[in-house]
Amino acid sequence: MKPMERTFLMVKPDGVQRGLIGRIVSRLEDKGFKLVAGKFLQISDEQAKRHYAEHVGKDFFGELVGFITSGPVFAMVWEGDEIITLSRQVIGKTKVKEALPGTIRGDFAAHTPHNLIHGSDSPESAEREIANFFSADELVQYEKSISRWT
Ligand code: RTP
Ligand code: MG
Repeated sequence: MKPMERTFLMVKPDGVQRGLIGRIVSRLEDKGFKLVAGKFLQISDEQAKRHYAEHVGKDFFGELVGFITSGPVFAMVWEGDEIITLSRQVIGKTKVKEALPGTIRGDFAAHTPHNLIHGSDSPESAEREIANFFSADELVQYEKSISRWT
């Protein structure tokens, strides 16, 4: 049997400051994804640069690192069939003008770089991002019984 796909999702500092952790997590639970790990933390400059490694050299890189380290974040690992694609659908498009109502960004975000939540974009990114925030023993293994029917 194919192992369940995992992704790294993170409520960014704007989501934390606006008190949206609970509502964002609810949307992920509503969809039926399985929570594997969660951590509330202030991330370091080094950790932020590793997290955004694919954006090194872009003109907004400094701004990105500054934003993600500007306050605490809520980092999570979630599991589910095709979760990388499906969670990005739940999150919505990067640019707020393109993020449709019904998505997290479409319903709650009004400024493009401040789009509330990060989601891995590929299995390779997910693996790297998870390892940047969690050790293997922090990923909880358990049976989510309702997953038989979702
Ligand atoms: P994320 O990585 O945060 O889940 O977002 P994403 O895949 O939808 O977008 P990505 O291209 O990976 O960009 C990462 C984050 O950088 C900020 N951004 N700023 N100033 C700009 O033109 C610009 N473009 C992207 C956003 O915060 C985006 O989420
Ligand atoms: Mg991205």
